[in-house]
Amino acid sequence: MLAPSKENAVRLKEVPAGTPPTEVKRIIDEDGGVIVKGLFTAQVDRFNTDMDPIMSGWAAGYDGPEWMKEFAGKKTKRVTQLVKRSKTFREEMLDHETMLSYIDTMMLETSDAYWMNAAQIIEIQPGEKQQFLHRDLENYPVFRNLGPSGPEVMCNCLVALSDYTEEMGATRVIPGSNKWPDFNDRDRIDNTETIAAVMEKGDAVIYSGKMVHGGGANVSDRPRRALALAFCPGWLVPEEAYPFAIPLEMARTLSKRGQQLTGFRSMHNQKMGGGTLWSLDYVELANVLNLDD
Ligand SMILES: O=C(O)CCC(=O)C(=O)O
Ligand SMILES: [Fe+2]
Repeated sequence: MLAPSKENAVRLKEVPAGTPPTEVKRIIDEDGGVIVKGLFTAQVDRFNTDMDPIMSGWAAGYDGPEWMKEFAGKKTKRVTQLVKRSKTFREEMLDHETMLSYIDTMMLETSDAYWMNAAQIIEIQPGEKQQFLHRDLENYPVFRNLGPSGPEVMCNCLVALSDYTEEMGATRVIPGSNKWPDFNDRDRIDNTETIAAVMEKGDAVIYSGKMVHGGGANVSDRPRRALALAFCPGWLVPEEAYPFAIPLEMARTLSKRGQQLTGFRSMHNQKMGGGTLWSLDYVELANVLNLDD
């Protein structure tokens, strides 16, 4: 494994929650990501309280092919289905207005509506090694060939749910790698260029799927807990199959935006001249499900 570069003084830019979306997008276009201070400060403690009993009983590691075991981390706990598992998440985080105003700037470029691609707690246990450096757009490998000029097919809002120091495994990022000319550039990715996205609990790093990053090594004696909220345009398949996880009666209680993000409303692509996706009998899914009655 490559050693992290402790001496690197460069940091991601930080802005306060409430900074206009255009300014947040400007920094993401430039650097690949930005730290939004205090974005979820009001929710993190209650969210952690909802999730603590589940987290403490959860096994680290992933049950699947070896490369996925490596990617997911053998000493990392990953827990999903958060809409179902946390009232705080369901009612206050899924459709967090300020967060979504920043995500809109990326996801609405090529779609009228978008998915929450995944919502996952990532808890890196002490002794975990650094994650393989990657771009999240690699979930959809064909876009790697389009490089920096391709559409934004995945972006992420990664929230610190615990202290988030370099020693605890703060996410490592390479600012500017969103603009490197060739995304098939495995040989160029050099760990010494990474910096740690050090945050306080409640801060979030919002980043483009084009920026190289990975979970840090945890050389401390405390777990590092993050919430990764990923998004993808309505015309791509998300990672989590929400409609199979969220009972319809629970979906009825979500906000319209929450329903849209989890696939209980159709996905439109009118603004670019595309059609309506994720419907039945050509009817908007929300009408089929009688969500607006
Ligand atoms: O845990 C982290 O800091 C980042 C995780 C990540 O990038 C991923 O799983 O795609
Ligand atoms: Fe990632």
